[in-house]
Amino acid sequence: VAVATADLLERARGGDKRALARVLTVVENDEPGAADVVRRTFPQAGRALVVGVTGPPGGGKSTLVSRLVGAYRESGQRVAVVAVDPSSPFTGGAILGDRIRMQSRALDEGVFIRSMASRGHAGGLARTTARVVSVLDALGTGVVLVETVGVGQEEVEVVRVAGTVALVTVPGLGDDIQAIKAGVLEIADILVVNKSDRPGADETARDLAQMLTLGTPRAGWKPPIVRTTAATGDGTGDLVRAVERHQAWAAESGERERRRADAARIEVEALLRDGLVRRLERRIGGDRVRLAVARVAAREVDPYAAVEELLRDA
Ligand SMILES: Nc1nc2c(ncn2[C@@H]2O[C@H](COP(=O)(O)OP(=O)(O)O)[C@@H](O)[C@H]2O)c(=O)[nH]1
Ligand SMILES: [Mg+2]
Repeated sequence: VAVATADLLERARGGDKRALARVLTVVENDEPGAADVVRRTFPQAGRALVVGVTGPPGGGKSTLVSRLVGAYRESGQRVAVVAVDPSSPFTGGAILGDRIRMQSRALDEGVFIRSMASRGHAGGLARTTARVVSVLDALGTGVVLVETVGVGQEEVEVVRVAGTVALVTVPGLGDDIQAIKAGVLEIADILVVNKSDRPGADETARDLAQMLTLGTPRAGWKPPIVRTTAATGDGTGDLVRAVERHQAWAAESGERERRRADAARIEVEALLRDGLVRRLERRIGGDRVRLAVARVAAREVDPYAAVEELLRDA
């Protein structure tokens, strides 16, 4: 396994997209060799620019990401797109649309596109996405764009992998804009009003500015509002520059280190928790744990008491 992994990583690093896809599958599905891949790539990660693009479905995120790919490719760096879509890959029309739209980009040998399945990740989608991004980063991708539908808590978690997060809205969202307010606005570093070719872009930008003043003020960074028309490419340059400014601020203010420290803590604690639970189950037996769960379900014992008892014998 070790030799095969080394060879695969070498080819992926050299730009072989099939090898890269294979490596990512190993990591994504936690196949044998996943730990080996992480171990071998971890030291080289931490260099890529990781931009999260989130927002409601249909807002033009994929179209905008495609524009960003074009812009970032001009610098000659390798660019990857990680599309995290919570809808089923078989029934979700969005993914098919994404694929077609992205196809022309995908022909470019410096562009790699990955659609993440949304379910069945041991340890959660956010953790798996973070690993996939880290491996891409380590294997020579200069820019990683993570597209995710910004609606639920899980999507918020996913986007934490990014150094800069852009929230994409569109004119005329009306009450929907209130839905965005909860949670997602807090993690946005840049607010994008896409489809600015449509009427109402000014009002939406004003509404967003208004919402920003209501939220908890953030030390040192006021999220800029950028207007784009992804359909034509208008405003892409403004967005790229806004990302650049945020990156510069994050590096200088210590925000970047803070985010990295948070991510590291979350990952280490999650692995520690998994490891401890496994060790505990080995020591006292999985049956004891299952029995405790059944007793809690039957309300014979409360969860605190059940855990206390399990830990007493551990
Ligand atoms: N009028 C207009 N339509 C756009 C613009 N950007 C994207 N669209 C369209 O909006 C629809 C949804 O775009 P898509 O990128 O799939 O949105 P996503 O679900 O957020 O990824 C598609 O039909 C796009 O062609 C824009 O700037 N203006
Ligand atoms: Mg999309």
